[in-house]
Amino acid sequence: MKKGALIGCGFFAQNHLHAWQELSGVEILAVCDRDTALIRETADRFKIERTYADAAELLNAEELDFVDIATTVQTHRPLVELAATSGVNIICQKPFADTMEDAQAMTRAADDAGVTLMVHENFRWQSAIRAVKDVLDSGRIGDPFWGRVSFRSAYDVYSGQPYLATDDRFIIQDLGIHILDIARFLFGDARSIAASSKRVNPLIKAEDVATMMLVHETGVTSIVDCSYASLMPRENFPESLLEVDGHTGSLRLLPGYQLVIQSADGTEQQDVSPPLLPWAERPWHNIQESVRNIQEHFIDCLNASASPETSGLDNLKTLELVEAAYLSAADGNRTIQLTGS
Ligand code: NAD
Ligand code: 89Y
Repeated sequence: MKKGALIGCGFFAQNHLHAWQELSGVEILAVCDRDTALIRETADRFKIERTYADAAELLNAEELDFVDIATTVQTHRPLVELAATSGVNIICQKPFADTMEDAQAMTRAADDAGVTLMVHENFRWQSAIRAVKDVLDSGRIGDPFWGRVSFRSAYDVYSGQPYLATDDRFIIQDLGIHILDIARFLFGDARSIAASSKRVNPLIKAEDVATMMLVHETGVTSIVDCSYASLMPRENFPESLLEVDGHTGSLRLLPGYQLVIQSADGTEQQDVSPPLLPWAERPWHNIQESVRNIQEHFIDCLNASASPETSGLDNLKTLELVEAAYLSAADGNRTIQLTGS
């Protein structure tokens, strides 16, 4: 039985707790949040006995295999460093860091302490995305040469996550980070990126639209586009739509989780809808299922002493894309060569 504690009991952490309760071989012993009313409410809802307002106190008092950090980005570095020096394994929510320097410091801290560090980069764990990856790996459409990963919506994300409207950075760092990670997952690491971004909604501070072009080491060129300013006849939140063209066929992941595969054998359509977990709510069920899947993956990795897919080290490459996208957009859409840090 792996014993864990959750730090940060806000909007999204409720999904983490539901998922932990559903998984076998893991138990959440304690929860921690600076907000004492919220911590009480969360502990009662999930019947967790021990609560802490301070993460250092939690780590001193509890015998843990891991901590699950579900705070916003500003507190990730101090909390990850604290957990690493306490010798516990770590999951940290995305965005992992505000700067590459912070991200590198966290991966170093985990490495020095010999603990596993996974970034909660869950979108690649959505069942529809995994289904597409399986088709690509099967060779049914041949080697991909072009792709598009697209997330366009007008869903009100600001009421649940008010900081999205006031932070200095928005869609690339908050949502684009997932979409860029999906592009890496499907097409491999990127060699270069060029980006343009825009703020359409006058009521928010930062960009709510971004369009990026990546050239991947595999030779695939991909378009990664995101918008929270696109009012359309069908609201697709939170679906990532995909287009992939390969040497002998193509695939499209269409709204409503419909996967259409065109190969030399003809056209096939599959429904790759995510299951509606007992605690999940539409339209978030797609994201909620991926939370369950990535947390299960983390426990599997601890049990097998294996490195998670989205380890801290792996996530540096996704973060480098985020940083390069901001740089490109601020500098006339200049193409940025990536170092693969
Ligand atoms: P939130 O503000 O609702 O919750 C954060 C909580 O952390 C707050 O309750 C706050 O009091 C607590 N906190 C902050 N610093 C703390 C500290 N040092 N010790 C203890 N508690 C502390 O934020 P949220 O909307 O739940 O987002 C949290 C993270 O989850 C963000 O990084 C966000 O980007 C991410 N998120 C991820 C997904 C996903 O699909 N992966 C979806 C939504 C949000
Ligand atoms: O914070 C974001 C995320 O990670 O997934 C969707 C979201 O909640 C709003 O963009």
